[in-house]
Amino acid sequence: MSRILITSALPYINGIKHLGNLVGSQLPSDAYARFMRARGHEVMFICATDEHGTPAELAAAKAGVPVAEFCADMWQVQSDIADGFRLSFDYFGRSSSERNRVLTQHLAGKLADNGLIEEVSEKQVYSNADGRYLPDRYIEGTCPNCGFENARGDQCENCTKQLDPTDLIDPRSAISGSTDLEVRETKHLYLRQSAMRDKLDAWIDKQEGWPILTTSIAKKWLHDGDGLRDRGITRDLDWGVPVQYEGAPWSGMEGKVFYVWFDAPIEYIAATAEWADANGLDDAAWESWWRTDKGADDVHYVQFMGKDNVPFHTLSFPATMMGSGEDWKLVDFIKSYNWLTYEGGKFSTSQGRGIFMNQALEVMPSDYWRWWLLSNAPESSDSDFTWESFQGGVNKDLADVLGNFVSRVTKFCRSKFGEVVPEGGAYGEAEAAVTAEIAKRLKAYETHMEAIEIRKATAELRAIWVAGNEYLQAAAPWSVYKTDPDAAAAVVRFALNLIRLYAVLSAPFIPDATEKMLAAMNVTDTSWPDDLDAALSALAAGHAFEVPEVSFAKITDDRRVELEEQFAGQG
Ligand code: B3M
Ligand code: ZN
Repeated sequence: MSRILITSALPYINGIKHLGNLVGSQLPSDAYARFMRARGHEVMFICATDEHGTPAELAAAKAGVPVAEFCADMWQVQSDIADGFRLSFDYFGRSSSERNRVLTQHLAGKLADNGLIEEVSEKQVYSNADGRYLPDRYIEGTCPNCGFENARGDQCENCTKQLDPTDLIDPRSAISGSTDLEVRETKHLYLRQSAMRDKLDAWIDKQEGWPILTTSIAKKWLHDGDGLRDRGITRDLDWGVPVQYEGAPWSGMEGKVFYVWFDAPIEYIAATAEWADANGLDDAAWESWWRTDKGADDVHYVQFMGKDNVPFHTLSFPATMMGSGEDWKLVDFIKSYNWLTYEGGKFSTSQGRGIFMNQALEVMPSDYWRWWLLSNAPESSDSDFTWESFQGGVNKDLADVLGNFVSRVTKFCRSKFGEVVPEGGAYGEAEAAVTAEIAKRLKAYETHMEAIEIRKATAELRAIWVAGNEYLQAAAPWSVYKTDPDAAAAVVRFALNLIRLYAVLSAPFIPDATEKMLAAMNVTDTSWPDDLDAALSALAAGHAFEVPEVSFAKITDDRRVELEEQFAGQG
């Protein structure tokens, strides 16, 4: 048994996320966590809300509530939605927690002790009308390069030129539109990442088997242009982890907070401490997952995220951990995802285009979303969600293949032998053949899941469902019964055991349906089928069960058209 630490990228607190965010980290990490638990490993599965930064402040201002209250409310909303999708986090924390404040300040202090923090005086734009400094992306103006009038202070979306706010012509606040801006001197802390470049480079080179997508992004940031640059890790904001604290190795940093990307990854650790606190455990309980000098040396740590988050997870977060000089557990494998598009275009919160996590659960059960998203996960390239493809996945894979198998077998058995596993003869060649086919597919399914190739794993699982259907069709117990009830009973007993097997194997993907299948089959032993023959005889003759209600209601064409219109957005 291994100890597997899994973290999913932390969703920003503001707004409800769309399906692209869900399939880009939280959902695949949940399938992986469930699979690893089913294989008997000890799993610590962590996520949290990412609550700091300007977006949270602006969203709270727009909602007309204090930012702390806004975040508390939105954490609950996101936590409830995560429950709705059966995301089985061991803890869903908050980056605004006391644990994260203390740990962030502690790590910043250690970086300073090791000479990796530099105080830099820099120019920032202050908006008198808004009474605050404006981060680069909250300053708009005319692009000096192409004349685009809504260029942002960090980049012009029109010609993609990287900009500084002071480059903009007629700059204005993106919050209030005010042009009453002034450039002020302000002091910030910089993390001297350039001093960590060689160490980071060597660490990345040591990583075996990382997906090309992950390694190539990391190497690009390490070596492109002037390579890994020192980065400001503080901001002139009110909401965040205070930079000035009792015992801080710097002064004059009142009114500043750490940059959201400095404290957010640290919340992976802090949320594990929050888990220990919530379970009345001492610090050793969480440190055994995160401190290699306190028991974490045997932990296998996997991170899940969208590809845009890779640089922070392969460079600045490891730089913080390594630079602290303390024995923190570093990630062993980073699984990054491409994008999910919607009907050939982009999801758009502002235009209401696409499906957001709360809406999805209102129109379809979570298993439908879980199955389609995981079997179409944007692993090697972007994936496109269309209602037609969704309808196909649900109606074919879930209803016609899995659901139909369960229904045909249990109803036929009830009609001839009652709701009890029949005795019948011994399994024969046909059962041996399908068992061999399933054994092959099961090995492939396990191999793909261990390599976190989720999409490929679902293809093997589906093939296991199909193998059972083809076996049943060929064995045709409804015909055999007329001349040899005993032989028919053997087929039914084998097929009922296939239902139990399917429930165990499918649980990481469609937990609600498999829970219903296990309950209907009256199963108590859900152990992983390391011995497939034994698994296919687990339900012995005489074992009582109930015919489950229809597992997967099909999506009609009319309903699909309704949904296409409902989520088309104004775009
Ligand atoms: N909040 C997600 C994003 O970029 C960002 C991830 C933080 S993980 C520490 O949308
Ligand atoms: Zn431009």
